[in-house]
Amino acid sequence: MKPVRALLALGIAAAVIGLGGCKKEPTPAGAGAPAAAPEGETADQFVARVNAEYKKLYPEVSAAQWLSSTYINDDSQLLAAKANERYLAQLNSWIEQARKFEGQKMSPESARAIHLLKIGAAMPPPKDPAKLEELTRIATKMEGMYGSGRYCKGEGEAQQCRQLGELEDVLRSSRDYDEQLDAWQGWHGVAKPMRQDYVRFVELVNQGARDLGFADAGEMWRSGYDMSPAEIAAETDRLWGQVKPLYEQLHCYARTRLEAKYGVERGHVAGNMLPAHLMGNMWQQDWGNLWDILAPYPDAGSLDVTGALESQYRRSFDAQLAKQPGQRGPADLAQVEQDAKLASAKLMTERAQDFYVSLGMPKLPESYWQKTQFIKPRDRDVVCHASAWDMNMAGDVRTKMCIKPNEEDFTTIYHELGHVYYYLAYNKLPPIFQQGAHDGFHEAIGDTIVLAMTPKYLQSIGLVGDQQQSREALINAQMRMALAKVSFLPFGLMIDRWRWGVFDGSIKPDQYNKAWWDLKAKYQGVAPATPRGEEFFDPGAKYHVPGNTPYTRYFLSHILQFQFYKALCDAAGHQGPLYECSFYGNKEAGQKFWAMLSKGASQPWQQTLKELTGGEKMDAGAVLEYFAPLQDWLRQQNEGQACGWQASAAAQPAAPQPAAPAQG
Ligand code: X8Z
Ligand code: ZN
Repeated sequence: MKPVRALLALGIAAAVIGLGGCKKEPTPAGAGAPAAAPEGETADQFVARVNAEYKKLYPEVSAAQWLSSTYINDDSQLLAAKANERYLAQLNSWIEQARKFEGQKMSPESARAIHLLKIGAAMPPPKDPAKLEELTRIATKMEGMYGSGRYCKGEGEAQQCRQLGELEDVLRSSRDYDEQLDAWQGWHGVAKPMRQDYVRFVELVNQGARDLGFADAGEMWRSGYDMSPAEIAAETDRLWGQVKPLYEQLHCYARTRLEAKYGVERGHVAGNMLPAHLMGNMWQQDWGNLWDILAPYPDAGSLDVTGALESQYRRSFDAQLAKQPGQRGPADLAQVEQDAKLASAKLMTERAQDFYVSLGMPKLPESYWQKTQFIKPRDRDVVCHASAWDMNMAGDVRTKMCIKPNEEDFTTIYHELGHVYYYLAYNKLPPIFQQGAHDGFHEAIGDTIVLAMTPKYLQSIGLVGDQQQSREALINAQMRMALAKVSFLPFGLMIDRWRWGVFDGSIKPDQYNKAWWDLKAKYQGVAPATPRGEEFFDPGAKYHVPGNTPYTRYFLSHILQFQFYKALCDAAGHQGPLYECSFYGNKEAGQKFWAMLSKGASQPWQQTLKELTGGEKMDAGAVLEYFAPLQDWLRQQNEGQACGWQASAAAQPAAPQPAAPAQG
């Protein structure tokens, strides 16, 4: 399964049900038709049977999905689509069977399990078998298109093609305006052919959602939060309201710096918005790559983690080269390079594992190291988008990444291991409860650890040099974190604002792209430098749209992770400002974290949150507490600036010209 929830819609990782974190949905169903319910079965017996059947089916679905994501071709896609189809048919059958227990007495655990079963599928399955078959086929195809997408330039022998990773390298490193625009436009072109498939996909998942009693698939997604769909939508508005002033300050500062770098004309687009191709990231969701432009005090000590990882990689390359002296052709050199990449990726992963182990969590099983995809293979297409997998709910956990030696990938490994440790902690629960407390919890585990990667921690593992104790150094450290975390917040919100509208029909297919850019403008204050009309399908250029991974989870995670961090800092006895805390090596914090992970989805998330933090509400207070020094500093920097942006000024494609009136 992929990173999204598993089948049932629960969460990301685990199983088919839609469990946990970063995974996709497995598809249960054993061989043949779904089994019928035995006579006289009680609700509790029914739930026990579903759990057992689910656990049995799950490994087959995971295996098919793993193969189709790590070896994209027609055959693997066919098998993955079929496995998913069988699973979803089985899920429909369980849900159907559950109806006869409606209104009957049963244990609270069984009632919760049946509820989770009903809301668990991120891709609600239509009852009509032909539609279900079509849905799983389209879903698998879109993900394959994303994974194998290439932007090609030139003709014949001179043709050069680049995949997402290479185009991201351009945005990360080049500061040439046109080169970045070319890479950005090139990748977004890849999504054009997905548009028709996506339109049909929406019809089919909506059919599935209606078959299950929901108004549309968006309402079903919003039903997974132990509160009503309307309440969770209002919660996201409330949380965004808390952090928006901080984002606006960061936006203002970034625009000023971009204008200084690229000139006033090119440093923003109409309405004082940030140009989409200049933010160092394909989707403008993380601005950390713009450190060279945005560092507050470049002379106040280096936090160049990417530089350190690159040197580590070069050392690994030299060491591999030294192992094979003598004449080498290009093929040998390519192999040496690949070996060095793998060695460096494993080193980065061991580093991440070490943090979890320092908290008292177990080492990853040997099979993790054998079966994980650490780097991009040379001989085939794979889905590079990072994910964490629970293959069998019994210890076969893996991650799938195309790791490069840079800071973003380094922190992403910590993120993915958060999912993996969640799987390991809740594997002893009944399968239906093997999900995050809600999906935002699953996304927040690894990121909580990332917050504890303070400059001191980075220094202790040799990735940055001695750190100054100065106001300037503090602002640098805060800016580093804000470029990853604060810049993300409006992005985390807008993706599902778009999808909720698409699913409920308020955004029609002939407005897909316009609505996308309207939301980017409204929430992020970001706009494309050139018009993006309906001939494009820019949402498809972001993995989670063709991959059908709900996205509100990441917004919630970016709030929750600060609450978790504060709670673990308290558990570790931290004194002093929140941003200084690292709980590396603290067993009390580790125990508290593990206790939370072990609960999975067995109780409402409010209870789980209370056990960890003392409170039952999601709240951005800890975000604001953490970034208080930076927010003050940004206010001073932005004084006298006209901050904010005018979303309505977004460049729209030229209206089609009316045909010239006929002469004569
Ligand atoms: O998709 C992911 C993870 C896998 S669950 C790599 N993330 C979101 C993204 O990349 O868009 C993590 C942060 C947001
Ligand atoms: Zn994740």
